[in-house]
Amino acid sequence: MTTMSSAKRIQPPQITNKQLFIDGMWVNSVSGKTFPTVNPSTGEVLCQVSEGDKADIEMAVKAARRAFEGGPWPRMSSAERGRLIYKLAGAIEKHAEELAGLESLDNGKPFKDALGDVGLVIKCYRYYAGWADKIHGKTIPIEGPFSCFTRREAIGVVGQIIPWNFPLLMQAWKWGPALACGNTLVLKPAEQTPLSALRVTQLCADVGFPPGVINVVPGYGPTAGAALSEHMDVDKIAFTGETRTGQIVLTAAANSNLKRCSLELGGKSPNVIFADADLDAAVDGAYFALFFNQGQCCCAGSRLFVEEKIHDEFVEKLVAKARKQKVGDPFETDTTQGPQVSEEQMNRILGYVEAGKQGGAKLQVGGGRQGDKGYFVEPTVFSGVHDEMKIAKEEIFGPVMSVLKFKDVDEVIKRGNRTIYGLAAAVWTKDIQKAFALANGLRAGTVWVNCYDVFDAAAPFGGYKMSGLGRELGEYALDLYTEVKTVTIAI
Ligand code: TXE
Repeated sequence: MTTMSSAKRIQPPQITNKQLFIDGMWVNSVSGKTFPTVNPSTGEVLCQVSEGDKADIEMAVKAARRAFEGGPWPRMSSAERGRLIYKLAGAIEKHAEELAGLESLDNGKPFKDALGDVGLVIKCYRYYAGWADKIHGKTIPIEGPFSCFTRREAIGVVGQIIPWNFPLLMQAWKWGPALACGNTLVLKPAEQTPLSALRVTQLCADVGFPPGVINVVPGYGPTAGAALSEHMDVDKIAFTGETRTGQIVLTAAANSNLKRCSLELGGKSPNVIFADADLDAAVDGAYFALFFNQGQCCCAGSRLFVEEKIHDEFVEKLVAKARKQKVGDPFETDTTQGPQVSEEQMNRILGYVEAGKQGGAKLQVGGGRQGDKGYFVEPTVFSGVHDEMKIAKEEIFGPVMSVLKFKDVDEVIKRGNRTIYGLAAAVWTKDIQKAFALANGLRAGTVWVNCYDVFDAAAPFGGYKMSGLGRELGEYALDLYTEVKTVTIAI
């Protein structure tokens, strides 16, 4: 952490919303309990937040059901619904700095990255606002004297459980399509990062979403989250988080009322660098692919395959880059890496570093905690990583890069696919044959070519294999939030 810099420090915002939001009102939890949310830069408690549990989920689901079945929401035209979502996007734009500040405070990400997230959030809501009045069925020429058409109808009450790595963005990915399709919802934000979701909830109330359409119940996973996923009157559950938790949520959905379930889970994404790639761009891209957001990305390029011929030079450049980072206070404008979200995550990551060393990988740089206050981990690079090592197989979710060597196209496709996951992948090359071979051959929901982490509200995102079920974003997300009804009329 440098002190001799010309960087400015942004002032963190005030925290205004700390309660549950049910049926258009801010309320305390039924139990009266609260839980602390911690500043990961300092380890200090930021504030106490009302802790929702089963009884609160019950009230929130009832409110969402009432709002789905009566009152202004079902009567609102789809165009009006769209206008309301546009208004929300406008309100978020107006409060962009405040929201980014809350995100940095609660999650630890550098303020400028948080502002980048807010930009994507605004685009996401605007994208789905545009969809609201364009979601329609088909007329189908069936046999006989009948007229047949389909309707795309809202599913009903939607439960949504989100993680802490991109709190505002995950909320937008869930709320944009759910609202555009006419559903009502109950959100459970991650217990580590409830603050920004609560602030956006107030903005929803300000722009005029009717009571009961949006309900937010902060709390823990095994209590509030489980109550939502096993609820008999929730029609759909959308979840983002760890693969193991996704399995619990899916089981709860199956064992209760067979609610629809979409899952966006973990990854161990291969990022493949061929010797013919633009090396400097590939080094920057590979660094960003792993270290962005303190390494806490489900699609992180966490298995970096580098072609043998350029391996040593490439690793050297990565190490030099890692040494140049400024790890520290997220509110200082020149900080490039903030703290991990929690002490638990930091310790988990340091455990993986230990496993890397024990497993025989070569620690090139980093490998330790930085400082003794807050949850900072040094940017860490391992080379000499083999497919069977723990650090090559499991999701680390931190600033720890594993470099693996490869020789040719077929080998790297085979090894790239040797994982339980299938969320993302990337290839860096100037050779179009290689680019296509990998884009087609890698079994992942997204493949980037000569780029990484390029997201757009219009482009679908989701996983093959144990990385998930369904696709968020784009037109595809509308399938997650609508039922198809076939209407057949005798002529
Ligand atoms: O995840 P959880 P955690 C991965 C990443 C990370 C690991 C653990 O590898 O190291 O998961 O993180 C709620 N029923 N990802 O423990 O538990 C929980 O309250 C219902 C990948 O934070 O999956 C939170 O709101 N809900 C990832 C949400 O699930 C439950 C993002 C996510 O927490 C629940 C985050 C239960 N029984 C972590 N238990 C990604 N894919 O982006 C917990 N939750």
